[in-house]
Amino acid sequence: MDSWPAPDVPNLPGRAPETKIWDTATRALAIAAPGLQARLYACGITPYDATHMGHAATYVAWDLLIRAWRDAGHGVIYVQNVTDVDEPLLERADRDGEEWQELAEREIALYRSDMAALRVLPPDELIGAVEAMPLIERFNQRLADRGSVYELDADIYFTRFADPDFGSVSWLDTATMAELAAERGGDPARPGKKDPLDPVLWMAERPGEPSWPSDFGPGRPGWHVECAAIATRYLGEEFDVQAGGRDLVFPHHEMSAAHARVALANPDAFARRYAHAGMVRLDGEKMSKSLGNLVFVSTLLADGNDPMAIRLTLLAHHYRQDWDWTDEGFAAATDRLAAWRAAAMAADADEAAQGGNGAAGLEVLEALRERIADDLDAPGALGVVDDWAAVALGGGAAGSGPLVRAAVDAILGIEL
Ligand code: 5CA
Ligand code: ZN
Repeated sequence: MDSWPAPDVPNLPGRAPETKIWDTATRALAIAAPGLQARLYACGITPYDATHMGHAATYVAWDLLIRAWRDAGHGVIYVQNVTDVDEPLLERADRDGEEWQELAEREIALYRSDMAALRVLPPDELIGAVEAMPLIERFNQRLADRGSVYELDADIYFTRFADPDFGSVSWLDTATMAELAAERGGDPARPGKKDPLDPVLWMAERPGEPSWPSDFGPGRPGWHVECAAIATRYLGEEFDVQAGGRDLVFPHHEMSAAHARVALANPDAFARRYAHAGMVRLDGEKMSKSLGNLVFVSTLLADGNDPMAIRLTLLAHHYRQDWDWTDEGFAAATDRLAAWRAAAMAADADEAAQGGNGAAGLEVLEALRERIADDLDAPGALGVVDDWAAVALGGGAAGSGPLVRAAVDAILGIEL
């Protein structure tokens, strides 16, 4: 499906160092992409409600990674899915007496405009589950050919024991896995399963629900196989980073990786690294569509707020932290943006005329690159710009304005 328009990314002098990110699977910092071409798969939205600050924070985090990769000289291939058919979407459409396709289409359009407003770089491929049905079907057939599926009342399950490396993303014990699976779309208590953790691969058609033909009979795909099939089709069997919020570590990323290793008969298939963002909360509770405690990007934009102030609010927190969205945080970011803009105007002045310090721009550039290469340390990067702004507002960084504007734009996605 269509992505959204790309913001300009200014060219910068020199080159960024290699970015390290925290890898959930190995619990260590690691070079995010060792090769020339960097490949990223970020799990996309389930479009049954508008983009909230939790979504925005995770997509801005991966946006920093892509910008850092480009700044380090990598080519980037970025793929994202849209879960445009799934339980919560069908339930919401049913509740509101709306066609599920209409609901999905409207929310996807809103998501695109929110991402564009926040200057998030678009994926090269934005792939909906519905349009990916033929490739999901082929992927499922490969799993069936490997003898790793079984039927239960016409539903098809994946046997997790087919993958000797199952568990190598989350490293959780079985009891915790079962608990999380039950919370996050799984059915560990369903009688008749070979193992409680086995995820559904293909759900037989339910009355009143959409279905697609397949060799298993009419139905629709399970959630995890959607991402396994799309990621490996558009990025190749092995790619650099699988990214998502921390609520996706188990079962989603664990299961997608297991599906891919078994379907492709390749123990190295799927992501080399797993990046997970912390949860954005409201009043101490995870912001979630199911709880309804949401702050929407589109609402703040409709109220006339500056999208760059929203982006700066998100960047004030390290992506791996859990944090609360607050009015105070948003007001502080709005002030910070105004201060940076005033500083850039002051620093646009000609260095020779002011007796200033144009080299301050290069120092800011190098310090920003260094902070972001260190596990996307956005709060540290904002501190670098704050320090420069204080000097610039005092007239001490004349001539550095153009380079700092370009660096803040290209690296942080903030247009001053
Ligand atoms: N469609 C699936 C992924 S294949 C899905 O999880 N969709 S979602 O709409 O629920 O979430 C989209 C992305 O936002 C996921 O990476 C999810 O982990 C992240 N996310 C959801 N809620 C929050 C939150 N409160 N804070 C941070 N990230 C969140
Ligand atoms: Zn996913």
